[in-house]
Amino acid sequence: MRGAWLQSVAVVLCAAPPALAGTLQGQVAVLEKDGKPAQDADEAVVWVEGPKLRARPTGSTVAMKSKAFVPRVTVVTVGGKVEFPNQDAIFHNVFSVSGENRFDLELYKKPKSAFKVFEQPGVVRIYCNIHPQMSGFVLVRDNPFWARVGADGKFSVPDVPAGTWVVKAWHERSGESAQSVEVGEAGVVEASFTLDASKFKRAPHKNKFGKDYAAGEKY
Ligand SMILES: [Cu+2]
Repeated sequence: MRGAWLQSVAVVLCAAPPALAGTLQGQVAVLEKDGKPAQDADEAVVWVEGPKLRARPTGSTVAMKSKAFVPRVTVVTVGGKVEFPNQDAIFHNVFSVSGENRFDLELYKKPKSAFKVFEQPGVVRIYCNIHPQMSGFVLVRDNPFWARVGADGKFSVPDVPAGTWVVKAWHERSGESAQSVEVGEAGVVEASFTLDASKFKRAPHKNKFGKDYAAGEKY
């Protein structure tokens, strides 16, 4: 009995995308002041909230390179591991204080690497405790229905289960925008977003101890 039960759980967890599924596609515009399109609009991410499909965790790699996180925005699914190799010959200390995804990988330099497994869905801000100018994002999703936006602003999320779902588009400088979308049992449904980045102001952030970075710090 127990074996059969385990087997059925395994089937559910590893199920192929449901047969009744559609493709969500559309366009994301990220607008600066005066309605100019943002240069980094391809750092926008679109995801579908609601469908419960456990996927094998997908991880990623974010290098610390030339005092920056590369890529600046990465997306993983729950349980996904992100490697943070330091490719600089100087120390970095990646950390986050974003809720339950908070972590601190302490100091290391090239060629060392360390990793974090992200267990909670959400937007995780990452910083370096040495260099206040280093910042990035790990978006953790609880299903595989997400997409990066292309340089042309287009995105496509295949195999979304049929149903009415909330679709969100996110960019660092606009925050999230949401809309409800009804995905059919086949075919394509369109959703487009305009994200307003015009009011964004870059504010200083605290270090991992919740303190200001030392003034006049050499980096
Ligand atoms: Cu650093």
